Amino acid sequence: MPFDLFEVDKEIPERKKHIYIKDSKDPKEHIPACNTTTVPGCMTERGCAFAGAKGVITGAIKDALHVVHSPVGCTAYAYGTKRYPTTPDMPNGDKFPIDNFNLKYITGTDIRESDVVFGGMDKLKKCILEANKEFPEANAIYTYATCTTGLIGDDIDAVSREVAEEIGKDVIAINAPGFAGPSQSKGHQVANDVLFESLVGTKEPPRTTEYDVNLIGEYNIDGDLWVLREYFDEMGINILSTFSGDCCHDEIGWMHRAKLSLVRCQRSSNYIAKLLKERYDIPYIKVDFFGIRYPTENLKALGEYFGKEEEAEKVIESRMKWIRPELDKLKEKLQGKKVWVFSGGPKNWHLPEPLEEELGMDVVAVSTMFEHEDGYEKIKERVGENTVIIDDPNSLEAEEIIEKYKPDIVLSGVKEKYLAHKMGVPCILIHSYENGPYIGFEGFLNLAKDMYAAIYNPVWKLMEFEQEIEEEISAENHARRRGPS
Ligand code: CFM
Repeated sequence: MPFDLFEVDKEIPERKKHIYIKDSKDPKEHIPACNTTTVPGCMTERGCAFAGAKGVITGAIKDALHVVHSPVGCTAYAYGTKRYPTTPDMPNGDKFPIDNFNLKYITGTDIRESDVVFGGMDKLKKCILEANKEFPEANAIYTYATCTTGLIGDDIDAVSREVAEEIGKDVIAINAPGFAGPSQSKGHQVANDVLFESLVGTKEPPRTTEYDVNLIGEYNIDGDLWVLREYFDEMGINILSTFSGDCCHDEIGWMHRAKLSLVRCQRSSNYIAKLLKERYDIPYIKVDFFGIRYPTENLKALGEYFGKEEEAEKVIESRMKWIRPELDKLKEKLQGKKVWVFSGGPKNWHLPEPLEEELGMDVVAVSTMFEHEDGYEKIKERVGENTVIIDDPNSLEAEEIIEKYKPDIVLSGVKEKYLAHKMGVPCILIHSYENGPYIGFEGFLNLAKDMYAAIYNPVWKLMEFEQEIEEEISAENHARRRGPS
């Protein structure tokens, strides 16, 4: 069977089934084991369910205030961790008074030992009221259970309901304590379900058109949403609600008024798209806007759906006429370079084909933190023979990937970036990006430019120099240890 046990995993043989080497002769069903609890003994790179809910879904909303019911650590780590900027523009034409409010503030209950013993619900109530007083401009408050408060069984739903009545605002309780699932992926699901059940259908949009869509699973990482919005505007398609990049709280409440849902991130937000289909009969299509071919195909499909084929062609042509020559220049520099792609999940199937088709790169390794089977099936379809596909790699495996597969560049998150740098390998961030946006035609060009700048940075030449010094030092140490001969 095409599974591999890494050297560093000799003591944890359970890891073997998570490391699969693409083998075209292999029957279709073989993919790495996934979406299970991390094997004990592994230093996982994953986040927790609470991180999935707050860090991914709700943290992007521009006018909501968050109250984390936790010891101070969970609150502090939920602050400003993700690059999803917002505009102050509200759908009714108003401006939200605080710029990038979602990136600037977090509040929490600072749970202590006595609260664990006697319960922290009173403290939570007090904290929500204080937070609301401090930020009266916030249009809604979201409260979160975390491991500690989930374990002691504090009823955050009851407290949130009570306060909502008192202050006359939506107070939404999100019950995704860290232990709710094996990774952040569970938190995505909980947040989808809660937001759907408590909000969708409760608000009406200021205006509607025949071309209203929900753009689901687009979090505006480093401005991704704004690229897509330009395309849609030019085509005459109106984004009625985004879930949840640069969106306001009320937008979620009127998602039921859209004509179609587009599912961009197909890991974190399938759930709400399916619920909208089930309860409101809003069809959804899955879309991919990374690279060149995928946005081309998907904009055309969208054009066809709304009878706006010509508009779609115009968007594509106007970009490609200046992007293609630039990409071709970069291709000369990037051709043949080996890549390891490591993201949460979907970016691992969005990126390999574009990197190979458009830039002639060679994707040698792909790994995800929390992808499920459907995502691994797509990854398997889109990578070449012998590419290693790893589920939830631990830190030591990450080093072994670099040693064994010798990538020229790593595309990953910040946890792996400095590990790669220490090993002398360039790395750029594909979670939060370097000089994004990375989506769409312009975004793919940005990604190519960033890869070029990282690989050809003269600093790597100094690494060789450093290596020489290290060799000298270790030779000296060795001689010293052996003593005078
Ligand atoms: Fe969706 Fe995302 Fe991703 Fe994700 Fe994430 Fe992300 Fe990601 Mo980092 S929502 S699953 S939980 S596309 S933060 S913007 S990059 S791991 S592949």
